[in-house]
Amino acid sequence: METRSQWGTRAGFIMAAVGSAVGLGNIWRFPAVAFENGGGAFFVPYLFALLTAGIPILIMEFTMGHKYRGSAPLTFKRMHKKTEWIGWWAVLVAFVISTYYSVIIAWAMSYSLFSFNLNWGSDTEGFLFNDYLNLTVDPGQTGSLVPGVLIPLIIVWVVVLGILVKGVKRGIEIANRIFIPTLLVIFLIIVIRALTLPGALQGLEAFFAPDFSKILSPDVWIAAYGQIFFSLSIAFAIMITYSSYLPKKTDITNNAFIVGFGNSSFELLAGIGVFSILGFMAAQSGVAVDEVVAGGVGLAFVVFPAIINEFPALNGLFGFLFFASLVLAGLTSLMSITETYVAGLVDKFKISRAKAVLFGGGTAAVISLLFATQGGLFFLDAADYFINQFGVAFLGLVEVILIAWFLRKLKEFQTHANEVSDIRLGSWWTISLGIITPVVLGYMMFGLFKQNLLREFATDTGNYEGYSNTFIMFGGWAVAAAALIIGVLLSLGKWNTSSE
Ligand code: MET
Repeated sequence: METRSQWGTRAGFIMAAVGSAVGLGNIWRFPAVAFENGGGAFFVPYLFALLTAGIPILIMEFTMGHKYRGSAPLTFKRMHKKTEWIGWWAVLVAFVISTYYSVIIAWAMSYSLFSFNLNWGSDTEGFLFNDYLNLTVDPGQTGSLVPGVLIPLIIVWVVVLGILVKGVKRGIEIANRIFIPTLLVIFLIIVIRALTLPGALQGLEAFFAPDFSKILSPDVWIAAYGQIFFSLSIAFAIMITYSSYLPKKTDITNNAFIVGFGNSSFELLAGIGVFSILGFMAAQSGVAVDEVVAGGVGLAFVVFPAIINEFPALNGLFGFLFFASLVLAGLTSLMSITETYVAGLVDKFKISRAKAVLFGGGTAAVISLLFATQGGLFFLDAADYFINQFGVAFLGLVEVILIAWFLRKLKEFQTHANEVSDIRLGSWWTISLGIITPVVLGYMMFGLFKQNLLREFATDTGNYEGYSNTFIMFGGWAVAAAALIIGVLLSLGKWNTSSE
């Protein structure tokens, strides 16, 4: 029985895959990561990871989805009856990410409204932590729900689940066809305005100035792989799920190149826009650019509002456009990540899409409330770090080693992709996945485990962000481990009949 949903058009699939890839990771994560890890010199490990892991894995996941036509668990089960657990593990990693990713979109939604009156005032940091997030508890405590986060969070889930209920073609595809071109236009307006601000050039110099002293440090390479995986939505079920809706006659390799380079171009554009604006800020306040840079949350929700205050004209409008672009980019990514477990539930339990959306999406929405509490930011920070390092990056390594070394599937996948694609895969692809990625990523993963475990058992203050051992244990390790353990348990359950 094969009544699987399908994309309506090739452009629809590409738009949806780009929509998944281009997200919060591109707009606020990439510029800060690149800057912290050597600026211009970061492009060496970044391009290396893109060309030897990012795009090759994207092609591999497109091939798997297209060949086995199933959600991640079904795809892995069809590939080999003993590997279904990896599919569920990936789905659960996606599930965890979706619970806090939705909350960041909710913040951006609030901030797009705050923009109009520049509600954040001059102390943007105080506004974020005290007034908006009401962060008055210690890490590990929840406090009460914060209404200012809760309300937009409900809207985020209603929009995303509403789109998913409508299905692949009539929901996800149409939404992406509207959101992605809109996002591109808004973003181009922002970047052009940014480039014409006084001080923009100094910002770009700071962004591109290579600091080659950092290039040999494993941390920088970890950051590059992590950024590529997260940004391309690979190694956590998304691209397998989306490509399982491709029609039989399609193109795999060309599509992967379009999505891969499209995503990186957007990332670069975001870097250029963000750093031009930071250069403007530095010039305004007479300091060096690196003094105004802050990572992640700080960049988008503290530094940007401060800069918007200084805009020569139309402050409110540019603030709105910036935060609206975060919302749009975030929503199309959240759709894709939620679809991973909706598809998994539909396949395994043979329930209707509506029920899967209600049950899967509903559970994620309820769990996301944890991050909408007063202590939510700490939970979010710990979950994000651990699930990315020991969920996404680790899972990517396990997936590649299993497929390339144990199941020896690369040749078969290469033939499959070549049969339908314009571009033929040659030794670049097999060497990247068979040798380079397992060796380089394996080496770096070993170092990462060592570093985190050592500091875990050394002193309290040596932990990630200086969090206590207990908090790191429950808020970090336990979350990453739960994705794997629950994934294995789900794979042990019986499939509802007729799914195979
Ligand atoms: N690719 C997305 C981003 O860059 C993340 C995965 S989907 C939630 O933000």
